[in-house]
Amino acid sequence: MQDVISGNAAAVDIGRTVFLRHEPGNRMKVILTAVILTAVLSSAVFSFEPIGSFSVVDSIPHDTTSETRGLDFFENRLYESTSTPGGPALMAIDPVTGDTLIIKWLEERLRPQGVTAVGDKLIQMTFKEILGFVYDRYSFFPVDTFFLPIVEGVGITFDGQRLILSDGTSKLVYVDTASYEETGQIQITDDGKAVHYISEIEYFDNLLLAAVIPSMKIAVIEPQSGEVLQWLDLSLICRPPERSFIFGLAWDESTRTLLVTGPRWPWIYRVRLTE
Ligand SMILES: [Ca+2]
Repeated sequence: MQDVISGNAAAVDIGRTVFLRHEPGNRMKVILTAVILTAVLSSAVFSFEPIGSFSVVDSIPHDTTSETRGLDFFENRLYESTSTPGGPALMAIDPVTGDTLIIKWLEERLRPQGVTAVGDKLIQMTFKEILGFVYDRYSFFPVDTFFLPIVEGVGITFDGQRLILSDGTSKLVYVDTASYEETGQIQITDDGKAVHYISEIEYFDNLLLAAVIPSMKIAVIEPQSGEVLQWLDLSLICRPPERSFIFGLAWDESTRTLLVTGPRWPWIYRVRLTE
């Protein structure tokens, strides 16, 4: 098992994967005053403990040149799928300092989108090319490639059994983790109306979270029915750059907080959801 290379070298290039080593540095940590907002609760019958409010409890520095298109958290690592001035990439990030630990560069023509961990693997998707890249999660060594069973690759998450894909419409597609073939679909609806432009998605606790562009809203979805249970509006607590939206949602089970960011955002916000 490989992990971050330590030693004095600033960067070690292994093929097209770069392992970076960082000095601890002065982390510009900002603890935001908790801003509690009461979310609007739908009238649906909840099958979970309702999220009544949320607050930003911490923020992690984020590279403002990174055009974030997907975020995941697993075993104390953040994984970001993005385009940077250096090219399209997959990155492993320290969730305390925000330092980039590993970068896997992709071909220049590709547009990276969502990323999710599945055990010891990472799966990264691309937009128009609808490719799914499978990597060893520790070394970023590529182990498989497949075509996504959707017309455009936008978001991806894992519910413990199946991959869930978004394609920018109101539809989510379930995909088998072995064959990568479609096993089902759900339509996301709010009070009977289709919710369009779903982008980044995240699964936890038998709930789906979905960012909807162009907005700063996150839909909380019951995964069996596809019905939106409530909306979280982050526009009053997150300050994204102009014309930038949420494109990174990652659930940290160890702290039971949600990590939220987007293209060129200076921070990854750590958000606590409360009853
Ligand atoms: Ca995610």
